[in-house]
Amino acid sequence: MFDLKTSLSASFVALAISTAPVSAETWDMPMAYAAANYHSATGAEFARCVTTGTAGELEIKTHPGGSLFAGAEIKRAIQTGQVLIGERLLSGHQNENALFGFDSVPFLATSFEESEKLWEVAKEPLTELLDSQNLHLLYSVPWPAQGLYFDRAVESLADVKGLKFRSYNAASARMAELAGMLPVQIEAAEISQAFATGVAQGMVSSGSTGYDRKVWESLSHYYSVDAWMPRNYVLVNLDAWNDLDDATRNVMNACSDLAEYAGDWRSLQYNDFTVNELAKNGMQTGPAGEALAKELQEIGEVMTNEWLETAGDAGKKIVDAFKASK
Ligand code: PCA
Repeated sequence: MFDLKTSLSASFVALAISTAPVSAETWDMPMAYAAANYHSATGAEFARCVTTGTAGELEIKTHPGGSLFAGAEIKRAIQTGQVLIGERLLSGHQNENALFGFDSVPFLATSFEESEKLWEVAKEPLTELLDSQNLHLLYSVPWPAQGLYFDRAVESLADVKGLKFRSYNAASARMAELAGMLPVQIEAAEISQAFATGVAQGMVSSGSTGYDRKVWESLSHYYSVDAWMPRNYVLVNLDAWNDLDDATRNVMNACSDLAEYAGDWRSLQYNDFTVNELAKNGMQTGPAGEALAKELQEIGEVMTNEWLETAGDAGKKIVDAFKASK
């Protein structure tokens, strides 16, 4: 006898089986910055996009705030397969290869438009370099232009001599040295504590990181000097990438395009919002005075020459192509 109930539930089971993932996999994705930051928000949407696009066959789970790996450890973790995907600020590895620091050359690309142009000419050599390190590049989103934060008003570098200056890559550390300060490398996730306890008294970073970490609780001044615009990069272990089927790779590529586009916009919007918030929370914000700006330009020239020397032909090619594109 025909039993509607049994027949219906049987077809539901059949449906469930036919759409169920053949071999569902989960990839943990470490990220170093605050969960509410736009890089992390973009990453979370990228992860959802892949999970939805593969019907759950590949689930990506983001772990923001350095909760799975601290920023400095993420690249190595992906290379060695401890995790298969993650986001990292590659200029933090400039000591390994100068090319990783192309986005932190002082006063080279200082607007979103310029950052985009610089990225266009640097993408290919950087992708090749990453490939040679068992890493596949998915997408990249810039930080807003970097400004200077201090616990005091600063008219010229004489006012910051001997100050402990929080750094996050080779360029930020070198800038501190040339300015007569003492660089201390500290992850973004740890800076509120570092400023509160006097481990650091200033830093170069974006309005967004100052806002994410409420630095107005310890610091008083933000000078928007537009030093450079470092980037975050979402990377996949190359072996794992090669093992994926074409359909999954297509979904990841499409989600990456979307993420890069959305991330670029958010970077721009978040910058205006966060610099306003610094002021609302009591910080003095504005451009650097003439004396400080001039000293920074001089430091920038020294650093640019140093970078060009270390980066050799590959570096020169990027800078020349960028200047020709302007
Ligand atoms: N925020 C990150 C990197 C650049 C930025 O704007 C940081 O301060 O660590």
